[in-house]
Amino acid sequence: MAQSVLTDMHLATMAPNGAPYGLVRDAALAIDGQEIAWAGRAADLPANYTGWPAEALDGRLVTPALIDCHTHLVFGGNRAREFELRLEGASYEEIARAGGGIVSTVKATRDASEDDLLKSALTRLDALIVEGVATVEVKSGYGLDRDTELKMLRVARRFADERPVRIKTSFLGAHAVPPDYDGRADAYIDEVAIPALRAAHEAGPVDAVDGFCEGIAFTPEQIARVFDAATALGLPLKLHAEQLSNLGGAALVARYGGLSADHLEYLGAPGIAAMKKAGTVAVLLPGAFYTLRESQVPPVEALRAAGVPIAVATDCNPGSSPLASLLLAMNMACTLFRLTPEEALAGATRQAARALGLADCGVIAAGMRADLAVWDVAHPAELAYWIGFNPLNRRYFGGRHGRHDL
Ligand code: DI6
Ligand code: FE
Repeated sequence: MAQSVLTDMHLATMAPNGAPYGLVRDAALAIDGQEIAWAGRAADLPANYTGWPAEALDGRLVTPALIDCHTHLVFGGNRAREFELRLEGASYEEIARAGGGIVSTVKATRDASEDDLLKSALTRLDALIVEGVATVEVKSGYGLDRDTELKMLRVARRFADERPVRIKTSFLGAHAVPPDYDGRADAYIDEVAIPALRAAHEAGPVDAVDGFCEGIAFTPEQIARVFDAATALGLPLKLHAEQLSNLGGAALVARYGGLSADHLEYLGAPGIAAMKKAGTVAVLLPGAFYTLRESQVPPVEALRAAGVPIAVATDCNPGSSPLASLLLAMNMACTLFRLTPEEALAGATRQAARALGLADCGVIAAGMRADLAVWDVAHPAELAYWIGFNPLNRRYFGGRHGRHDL
């Protein structure tokens, strides 16, 4: 296993060490195989690492590699036509109710071959990787029948064979009611979503189970039935909650001890209290807020005051967030939601790891995976500050690097 020491750089460890960003100036970092063996001030580097091959990073900034903890990267077609319709005045909900929206992507995804889905999704995955992303969560949810849900999850798992990236899959069978079950959401949950979940778990691995709790999707009672089935299989939970209205989805997923509640524009005080109690992460998705021209901002100040961990993700999907830049999501989280740049970076590293139930990445510390991003910036605030500019110099994935790895 390769051993090396990185020198001549500054670390934003994102570990709570008392300094903003967990900053360590004039740092060194020892990599042993896939892991960080040591990280700290260069002056304190223990003698046993000084003989290891050293790489000087010319004063650059090193952060944990980024983690995109909420994406729908796998889908057929795109919805540029719907974008045009919205610009002509139609709302996202009107389009969905008229058979467009998610359902049109379902048709395209059912019709696409596994190889075609992989090919189109890799272009979006590559856009994330060149920004220093090393871990990506990918949801199913555009199949809405057993075979297509399984097909989507297989495509997502193939990413890790095709690229140096770690994939966490979420089963999202309860994403929308397909046309063949129109007006029969309960039957869809019982006859399709839950049996497909069991089949996906068997074909596995499925890392988490997600749902869309909303007027245009599923009620809390329907989601609870999916959660009961997931819990029986021992799978962790996530939920699209309080995106367009407040149905109490955040409190529901928190009651099940879920990993995260995502979107949250319409979240209220009871949901915040329930999330705090359960340790459920608030995943903010400013790309969807922006695309839908939403005006209700998630209650960031109240989440912060309650001490609920806040993550930031792209929600990359063809309808509400055709966004394949986590750096831009971080910028939007600051400008639109008033996160601090430090919260935005924590949201795409430490808190994103937590939203995925991962304890071995998201901060720089001994024993963590050597998933690192090296940036041509002087200060970590620049990562959320620049718009449409990518200052990545290189990325390390499990201790191995290449310039952009592609
Ligand atoms: N909320 C979203 O923003 C996406 N899914 C969800 O549950 C939208 C998915 C789409 O419009 O295709
Ligand atoms: Fe989503």
